[in-house]
Amino acid sequence: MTTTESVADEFPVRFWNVEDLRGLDFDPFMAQQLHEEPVSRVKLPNGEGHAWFVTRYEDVKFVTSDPRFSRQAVVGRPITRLAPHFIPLDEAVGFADPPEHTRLRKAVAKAFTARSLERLRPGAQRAANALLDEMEDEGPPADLMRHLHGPLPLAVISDLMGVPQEDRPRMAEWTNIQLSAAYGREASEKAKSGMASYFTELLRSRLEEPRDDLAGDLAEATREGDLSTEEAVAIALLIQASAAHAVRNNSANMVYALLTHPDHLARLRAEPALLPQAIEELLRYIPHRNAVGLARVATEDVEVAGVRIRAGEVVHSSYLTANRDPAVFDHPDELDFDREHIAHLSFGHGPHFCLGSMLARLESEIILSSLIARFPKLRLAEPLADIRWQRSALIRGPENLPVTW
Ligand code: FLV
Repeated sequence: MTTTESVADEFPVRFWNVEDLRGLDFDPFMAQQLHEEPVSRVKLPNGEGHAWFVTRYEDVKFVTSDPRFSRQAVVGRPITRLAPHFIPLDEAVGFADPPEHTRLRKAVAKAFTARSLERLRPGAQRAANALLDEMEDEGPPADLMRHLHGPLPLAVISDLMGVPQEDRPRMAEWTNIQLSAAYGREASEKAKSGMASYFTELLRSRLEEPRDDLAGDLAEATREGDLSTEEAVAIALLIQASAAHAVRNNSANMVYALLTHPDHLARLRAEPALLPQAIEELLRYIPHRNAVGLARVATEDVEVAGVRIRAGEVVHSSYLTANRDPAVFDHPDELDFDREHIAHLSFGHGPHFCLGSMLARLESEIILSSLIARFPKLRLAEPLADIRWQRSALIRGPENLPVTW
């Protein structure tokens, strides 16, 4: 048990200067904290003050599901963080606690059940086929980011949302600025408000002319009085940006992992039925992001792994370190397709568990199975040193993924 006087001595504030990492390298600071100081205090490059940083699997599950840790209490506080701005709008579901959180999610939950999403599969597969036809026509070498990982997730979420073709390049640009720490606060806030105006207009048009898409569902929820316009817009924005961006990067990281683990790739070619299991292990293994995202604030004193966290203090936790916790995963730093019970936390935990997890899995399955089936000799077209990795990114991924076949 700690007392206020001893906290500063026992938990010196570590400055976490988030470095750009290459490939799928695991952040050395995160690894060190997990193994040597599983609950610590950190200061990140933006915001003010410091925060607790919780790394172990069980502790991360506790912090992310116990109602004494609030997201709502983050709003309006200049919490220490990686990005210069906050990603979601203040009204967004990401900042809500139950019961408001439950109300906000309900409006869109139906579109993201496994059953609803299965209806998207044929269209998504056709889109992937068309993109790969084009890539094959152009011939090798080809950049998979340009041909597949960029356009496919953007097309899938835009179809679901109801964003028309001609607006998608704009969406991609706003999203990239919004989900990066590289452009500064002003540009990021501008991208956010541009996207918010866009969705305000889109939802208004759905009220006049209802359509069977997510924008239509959200507009209907505002008409019924279940959501305010600001809430509906904030949900649309978060879904559109996160879906396109997260899957673009994560699916590219999956392909990169396979191309740099040729035995694993060969095994998947020989045993296609292994794919869903392989995807779960890739989700566990891939460090999806730099540093940590949205924090929580303790609403009363709570003990985490024997450490007293006081009411009002800020807590960051990491799904990445949880996924490497040796108490839960044997040889956690190895990619192992035979691993059993891969209860990874890559989609989070608790009320904010990723709404799009089934959609992300579906898209990853289509991307990997299509590449495997169509390109039996797929390999990197350039030396590893020539692959560029995004800098100052929140979500990690390559800028280019040059392949040949
Ligand atoms: O990386 C972050 C992020 C990504 C995302 O796809 C959605 C988000 O709401 C966030 C976020 O809030 C904070 C991040 O650092």
